[in-house]
Amino acid sequence: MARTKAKVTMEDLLRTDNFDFSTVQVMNEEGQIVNEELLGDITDEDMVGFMEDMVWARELFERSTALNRQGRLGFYAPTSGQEASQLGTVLATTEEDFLLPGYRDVPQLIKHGLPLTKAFLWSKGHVEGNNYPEDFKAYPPQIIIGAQYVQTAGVALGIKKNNRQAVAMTWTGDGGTSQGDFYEGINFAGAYKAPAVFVVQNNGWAISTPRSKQTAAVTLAQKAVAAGIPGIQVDGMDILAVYAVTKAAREYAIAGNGPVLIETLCYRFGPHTLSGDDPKRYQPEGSQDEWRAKDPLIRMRKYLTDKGLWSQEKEDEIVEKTKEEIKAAIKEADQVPKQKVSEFLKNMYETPDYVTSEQIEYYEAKENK
Ligand SMILES: Cc1ncc(C[n+]2csc(CCOP(=O)(O)OP(=O)(O)O)c2C)c(N)n1
Ligand SMILES: [Mg+2]
Repeated sequence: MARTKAKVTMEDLLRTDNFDFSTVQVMNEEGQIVNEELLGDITDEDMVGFMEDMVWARELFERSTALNRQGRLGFYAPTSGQEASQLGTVLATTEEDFLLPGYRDVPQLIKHGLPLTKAFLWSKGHVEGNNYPEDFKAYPPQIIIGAQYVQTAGVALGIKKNNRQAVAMTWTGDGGTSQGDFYEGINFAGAYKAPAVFVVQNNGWAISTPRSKQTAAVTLAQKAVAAGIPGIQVDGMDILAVYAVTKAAREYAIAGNGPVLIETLCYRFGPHTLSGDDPKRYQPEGSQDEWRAKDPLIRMRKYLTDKGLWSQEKEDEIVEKTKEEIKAAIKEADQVPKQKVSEFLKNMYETPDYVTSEQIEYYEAKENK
């Protein structure tokens, strides 16, 4: 599957007339580095950090699933299998970059600085979960498929007009690339050379619709051609490839060259959300096992363990620390006063219209009884 030719350079990948969309890989499934050139200046220390973050994200998924089943969280879209894709992209950003995530992209927000308590409140549908500090550069997760792509073009143009050294980064899924908003977003940003990094996390499924039925396009990365921007397909289970390509894309965008589209080939282990779908009813038998063999944690664990930089003990320590962090955050979220209908309505507009004002009054009277 993966392009491992040593000759592939970042320069080639970032050309708008590069029409080779084969998969870029840096570390293979066996934990071997297969493209030293693309590895660039990523150090062993960086890799230990990547592994720590992936272990953290996997544990966050495990605990969030359990909390959801206990009725302590609300909406939750599993992230297991997408750690390399999610973290490899966000770790290539700085706090100056503006993030526009989708509903599955909560780990990226937390890595960007969103307190875990806020993420849990968002999951519970609490208004406070959407209330971000003024200087926190991100929007809450978007549920409308593809909508964040149009907003990203706008945010990126704003960044450019303000001469800031930053990008707007967004994520959608394979299904999201069929939406009109997807094309409008990449086209607009391309036309204005706006500094955006558009990520498509191709996990093979849009709920129960397989990638093969989503589009006749051979890759999703090639959709960039129509917008005149570089499109790169990476092994989304290889955090080194995802990180290296995203970092280069970010620099390319900041240098004034315009946006980049990155397709990360990954998989979601488990259901679409915890609201009730059963992958066994729509995924071919064995597909989960096939992808579990490509698990981003397995290959990084092997590489680092072989180098004497990782151990089970170290991993257990991170898991424990994460559990404690989650315990404290959910406790804090539980202590936030329950969502009131009036507060929800007040959050809709800066100045409520006539009908909303009437509703606010009605619910406040009821709540104060
Ligand atoms: C505009 C719009 N249409 C339909 C939906 C319902 N819906 C929610 S998730 C989803 C599938 C999205 O799949 P994909 O883009 O591949 O992302 P993934 O969930 O796999 O991360 C759909 C159709 C929606 N939220 N918004
Ligand atoms: Mg998908």
